[in-house]
Amino acid sequence: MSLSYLPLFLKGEVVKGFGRGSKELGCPTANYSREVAQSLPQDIKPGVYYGWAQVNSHPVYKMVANIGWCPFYQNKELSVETHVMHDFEKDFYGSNLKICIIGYLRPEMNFSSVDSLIQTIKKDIQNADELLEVAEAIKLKTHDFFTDQ
Ligand code: ADP
Ligand code: RBF
Ligand code: MG
Repeated sequence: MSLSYLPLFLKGEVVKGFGRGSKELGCPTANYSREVAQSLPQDIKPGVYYGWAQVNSHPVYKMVANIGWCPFYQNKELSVETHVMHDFEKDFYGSNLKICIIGYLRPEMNFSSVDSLIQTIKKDIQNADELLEVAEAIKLKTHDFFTDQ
């Protein structure tokens, strides 16, 4: 699907979320502040996206991001959370996170169990992994956005 606001470049500090990502889902998500969420294009489609992410001056890694209200948890505010597809040695709260959102994977959904949410996230990661291998996506990995520190 082609969305006019993509690719979308975002940057901001990593803040504390609800603490459910790693503990309940085995999938940590770096959360942005409310300000970043409020700066999104008005017509953004809530859902799961893929693209590139960079923590401080670390390398650029693949990512999946969830933008929305997490119907499974019924959050009150729109959140922007990024799972960086890399094993970090420690947490990076307070760091600067840059993301380049390239494409849309699917709408946010509700699930009848935590386990089906986890399985769906695993598939999202596999899909993102493949979609980020195409030349058009790889080109954005070296965009000035990531090299200008
Ligand atoms: P919170 O609810 O506070 O966002 P999570 O359980 O979602 O907590 O964990 C997110 C935190 O885990 C991030 O803010 C970051 O400091 C750390 N983290 C470690 N590895 C990753 C990763 N690969 N992707 C995203 N965050 C990670
Ligand atoms: N939450 C939902 O309620 N529905 C979803 O369909 C959903 N999909 C997600 C997909 C990915 C790739 C990620 C990283 C998160 C997703 N979440 C979804 C958000 C998840 O509920 C959230 O990360 C945790 O609640 C921790 O804040
Ligand atoms: Mg999180």
